[in-house]
Amino acid sequence: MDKPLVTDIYTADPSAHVFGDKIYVYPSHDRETDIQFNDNGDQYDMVDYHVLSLDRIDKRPATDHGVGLTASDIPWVSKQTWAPDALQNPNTGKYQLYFPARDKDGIFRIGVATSDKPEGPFKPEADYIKGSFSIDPCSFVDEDKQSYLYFGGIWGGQLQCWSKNADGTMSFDDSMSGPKEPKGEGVAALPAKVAKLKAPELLEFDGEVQDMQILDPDTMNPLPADDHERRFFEAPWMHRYQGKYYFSYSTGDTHNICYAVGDSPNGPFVYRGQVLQEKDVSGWTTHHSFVEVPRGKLTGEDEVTSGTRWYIFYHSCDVSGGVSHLRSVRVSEVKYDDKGDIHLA
Ligand code: FUB
Repeated sequence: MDKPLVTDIYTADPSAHVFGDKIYVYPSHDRETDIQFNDNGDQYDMVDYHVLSLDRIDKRPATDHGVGLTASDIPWVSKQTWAPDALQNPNTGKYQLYFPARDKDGIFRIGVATSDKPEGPFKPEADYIKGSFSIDPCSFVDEDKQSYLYFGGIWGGQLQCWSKNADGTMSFDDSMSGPKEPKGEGVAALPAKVAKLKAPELLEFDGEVQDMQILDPDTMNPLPADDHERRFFEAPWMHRYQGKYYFSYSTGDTHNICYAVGDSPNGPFVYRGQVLQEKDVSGWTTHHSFVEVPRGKLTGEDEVTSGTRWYIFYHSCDVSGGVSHLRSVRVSEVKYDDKGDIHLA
């Protein structure tokens, strides 16, 4: 296993991107707490975001740019600033950080904050994105410059609490909070969500929130809710490889990072396989991002000037001795085989 990016603070849920001549990593910032472990994730009691960067993939420690955004500066947030992601707005050139947190009613929503620089500091909008809910935003800019926000997480992330009304609006049912999810024969798993972001500012959704369907390759039906080794739990991530859209995610209680492949950014996606399994990480949660890096100084190959390498950023709890809410970000190289399947290198 590769060395952690930093060891003086705990970091988790890494979203990695190449911006300019550096790899920037947007993680959660874990901290010590007396809150007891529960299935709602109350022990993940984060209050700010640091931004990390690397000018070589193997540089340790990574540069810590310090606090880029603090919960106390965000008017609508009550607590728990969880897994963020960032994009460079293709229309304005600005950097935007998307992050989940509980609002003043204790409901997870997704907010956005903007900066002129990838490392921040980020200035938050006064309110959360209208129509947003649940956790784990992943922001993705497609080749045609259309931007998307993927999100969702069950149990502590409250995705199971939301249902669609006849008029298309969403309702929150607090009685579904806690470790509850659909189950039983013939019942489909809860899908992650995706919404277009409205150009040019990318501060609000453009149109309806849609389901991210993951189909079983044998039946071409949605993955069953009882299939905990493969069903979506949290940590959605989107990347493109050779014209295909790769949707990856965590299976939560079975601790896998799985992926499914489709022909469009909102699917449907056909389940393909696992990249990380329980044996590869310590701690309850698993959360990742994939990033394509141009070969050269960034990949530690000064003499090479063409081609790219792919990496998976993820977290593990070995630095804290396996404490699930004190995690450390790592990176490993991945390779694609001839069929486009992903493997640890
Ligand atoms: O960091 C808090 C939560 O743990 C994230 O939102 C989930 O993806 C899991 O990693």
